[in-house]
Amino acid sequence: MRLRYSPSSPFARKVRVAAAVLGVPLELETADTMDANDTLRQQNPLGKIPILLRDNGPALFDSSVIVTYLDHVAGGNRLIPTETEARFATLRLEALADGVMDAALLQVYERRYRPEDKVVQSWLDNQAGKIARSLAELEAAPPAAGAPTAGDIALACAFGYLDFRHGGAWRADHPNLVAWYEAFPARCPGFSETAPG
Ligand SMILES: N[C@@H](CCC(=O)N[C@@H](CS)C(=O)NCC(=O)O)C(=O)O
Repeated sequence: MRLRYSPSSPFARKVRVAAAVLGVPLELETADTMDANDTLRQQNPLGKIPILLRDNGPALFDSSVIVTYLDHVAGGNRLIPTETEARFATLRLEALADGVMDAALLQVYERRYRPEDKVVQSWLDNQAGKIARSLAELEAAPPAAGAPTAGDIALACAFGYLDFRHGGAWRADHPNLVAWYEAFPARCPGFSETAPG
């Protein structure tokens, strides 16, 4: 299986880490989401990465679908528990972490793709609020430090992206999450190796 990705994409990192934890080999092929001639737009009409190309069957996206697929082909109940409460706690955490990544990415795009005088501060503030409220909830009750779940991997990738693109400002007010994050690489194969760059 082949993953269309970019080294800086936190969503693609989530998939790469999930594959490493599960021991599922993935070939990597970079994609340029801004290149109209890149075949990724045929593989995913949304023009977003990550995309999983399979030998049999259509390309899969988005990252949570791909992680669910990888967990399924690896036997299931590894990154996404089957027990009801544990399953939906994991999926909820993954959705929250994905939302943090979305908001952080939109802040980057606002500055990258708009002329400086057209940047809308209220839009940036709205995205910052999503991140702040999410991290406040998590700081009050950080995830358990067991075997990594899909939610844990997504959250760690969100923190990695906040460090990479937003200067790690989140760390100052979230000591419990920093402690959780600093301990994460030791219990998660593939996390350090996939640091954005
Ligand atoms: N919900 C999607 C989000 C993926 C996403 O936003 N990827 C970014 C790169 S990190 C992208 O492809 N951006 C290009 C675009 O939005 O056109 C997922 O979980 O895979």
